[in-house]
Amino acid sequence: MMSKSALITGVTGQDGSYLAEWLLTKGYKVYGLVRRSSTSNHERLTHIIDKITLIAGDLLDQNSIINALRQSEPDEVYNLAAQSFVATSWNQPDLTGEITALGVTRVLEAIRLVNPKIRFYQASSSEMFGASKPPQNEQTPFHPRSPYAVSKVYGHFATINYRESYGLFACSGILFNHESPRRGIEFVTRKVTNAAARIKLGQQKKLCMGNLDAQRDWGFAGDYVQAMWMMLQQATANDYVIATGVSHSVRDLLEIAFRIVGLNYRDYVTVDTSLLRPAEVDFLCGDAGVARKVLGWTSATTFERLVQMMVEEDIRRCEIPQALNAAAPF
Ligand code: NDP
Ligand code: GDR
Repeated sequence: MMSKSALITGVTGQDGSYLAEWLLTKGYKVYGLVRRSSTSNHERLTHIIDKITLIAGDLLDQNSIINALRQSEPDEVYNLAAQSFVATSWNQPDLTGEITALGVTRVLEAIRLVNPKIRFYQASSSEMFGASKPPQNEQTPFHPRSPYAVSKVYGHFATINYRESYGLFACSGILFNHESPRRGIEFVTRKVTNAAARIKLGQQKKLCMGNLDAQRDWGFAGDYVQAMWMMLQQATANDYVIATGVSHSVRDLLEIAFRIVGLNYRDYVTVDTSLLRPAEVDFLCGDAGVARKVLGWTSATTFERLVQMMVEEDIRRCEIPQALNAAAPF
């Protein structure tokens, strides 16, 4: 049997790197769409860079997406690219809409034009639920609380609309927060685990935080990318909530991360009101019952294990300076 091929947008991001790894284990030929940057940002791909093919392109540029589809001839497209940091979306709402909302339409249009048989995955988000009360599932109404979340709601319904209008096999995964040692440093989990490691090693003195009362349903990214793939292997396209069903506050996160390094977070953490968001999402806790039943997916990693994994990796990184150079991809 011929091996399948997949194109991942956002391949340089946290999820893109785990998904590329997972698809390689399944025998896929993996292509990644990479936008131009003045210095290389392929750190998360270094270990698999010779096993995947990178194609230059940008979600802001329709032609580049069409060309990427023609070049890669994929069976599946995973649209993970986004301006994904919620806090930035208030400062750059226009750009966030262009990439995170309209970018989805550009990929869907490219699929419709080049090959409507391509299966499509859209990275939807629990942020779409926003102010809706937990537990949140596929039936919960959306109440987005940031320009990012509003953009994700657009992308979500664009995906459903292309399924209904043109019969595309298009799925939305409504994923709750998922983290890993590869998480971007500005997101709260990595900010905390990195700070705990640095403070322990005497490289940092204090940690300024925003809202400590926010609660999130945090899982491990390595588990979550498997659900993306599972969605595209079904007989029919659908939308699924992916979550652990267990929530913790930012305060719990601080407590656990600092305990792992033998410290008390109260001795180091201050609240900086400039880090509070104009509108907050207070409490997310997902009900992934449908994914469990239909996909057979379960979350394999506990919150404590996840935080431990991240703290340990951050300690390792602080102790061994990383090499900065990577080979040019194209
Ligand atoms: P990251 O921020 O780590 O990665 C985002 C990716 O998008 C990067 O590869 C980035 O490239 C790329 N990108 C940004 N703008 C463009 C553009 N204009 N054209 C092409 N590529 C672009 O996000 P995650 O891996 O954490 O998340 C993956 C997806 O899942 C995102 O859509 C996110 O919104 C969504 N999501 C994430 C959740 C999570 O908890 N992680 C939960 C729910 C949804 P570059 O490296 O050049 O910046
Ligand atoms: P989130 O992730 O907004 O849920 O979006 P983030 O880690 O940025 O924030 C989680 C919660 O922590 C609170 N918080 C802080 N957050 C950051 N970044 N820095 C701080 O200092 C801080 N202090 C408190 C926030 O207010 C918030 O309540 C992530 C992204 O990956 C999205 O792309 C994705 O769609 C959702 O998860 C699901």
